[in-house]
Amino acid sequence: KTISLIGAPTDVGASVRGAGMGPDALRVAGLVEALEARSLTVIDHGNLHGPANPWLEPVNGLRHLKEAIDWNQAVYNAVEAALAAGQMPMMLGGDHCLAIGSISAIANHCRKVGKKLRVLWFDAHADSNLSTISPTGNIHGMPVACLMGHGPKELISYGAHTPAMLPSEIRLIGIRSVDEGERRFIHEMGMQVFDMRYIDEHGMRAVMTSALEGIDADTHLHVSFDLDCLDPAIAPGVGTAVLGGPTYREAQLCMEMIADTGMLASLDVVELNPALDLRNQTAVLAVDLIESLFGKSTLVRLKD
Ligand code: DIR
Ligand code: MN
Ligand code: MN
Ligand code: MN
Repeated sequence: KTISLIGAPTDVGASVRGAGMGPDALRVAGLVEALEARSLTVIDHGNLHGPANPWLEPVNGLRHLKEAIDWNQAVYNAVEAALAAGQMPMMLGGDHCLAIGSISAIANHCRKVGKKLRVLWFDAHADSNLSTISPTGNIHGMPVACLMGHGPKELISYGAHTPAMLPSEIRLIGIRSVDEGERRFIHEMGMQVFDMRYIDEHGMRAVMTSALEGIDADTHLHVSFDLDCLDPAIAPGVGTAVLGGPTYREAQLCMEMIADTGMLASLDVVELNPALDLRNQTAVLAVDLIESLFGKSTLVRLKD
């Protein structure tokens, strides 16, 4: 398997500065070497280029719309090219608004080759805001809504189909911060959300069994990993930390259960903010979890 690393160094979708340094912090933490140690071939395309962050206030409920459109177009093109070359795209953010471009390209590819799509969205937040209901105007709080066809025209129409994705194709995991308008949107859309209370009550193993249910050889499995999903005690290097996330062991179990399916086909690693990190520990943790996602395990396990 050949992995195509695509760095997208921007924080235009956020209002906390620093996520633009994420791709290089992951490289410094040994991402390429860790993947190669898993016997994967890695092509690091370096970092994409896009507009600088102008640091302006939201206009009509959207901060930096033009810049977000351009960055997502660059991500869309790079992810589409990787898929066309038969490679596995791994998009290194950057803030989570970039998943609009990444997942639009993946969904477009799935429609073209006739594959089913399953997206696992790991996040503290629901990322289901609209310009009309967002308390911040930050576009990194809106990618799920955009992918379902609710958002500014240019942000929802990268691929041949709008909406890019159906509510039935996504599972949100680790959620514990939902704005009032988002709550309504989630229920209207009927998305499956495994929030922290659900994880507390049922356990991570049951959650992942449900989230992975129905995945077969015809499924493209995409993981969109917002590092703020993790508990801030273990992952302080994020711009919008929320108490009460999955522990290290719970996160490892998620990754291992995904690896066991053998179906992971693309990945976003987003919202790493090196400016807020402690000695790059969140990047090192991300690399550790990615190793598990690609099949590293303590022992060879017999299937139970
Ligand atoms: C909040 C925070 N719901 C917003 N969202 C974040 O600004 O829309 N998403 N931080 O990652
Ligand atoms: Mn997010
Ligand atoms: Mn988040
Ligand atoms: Mn990860």
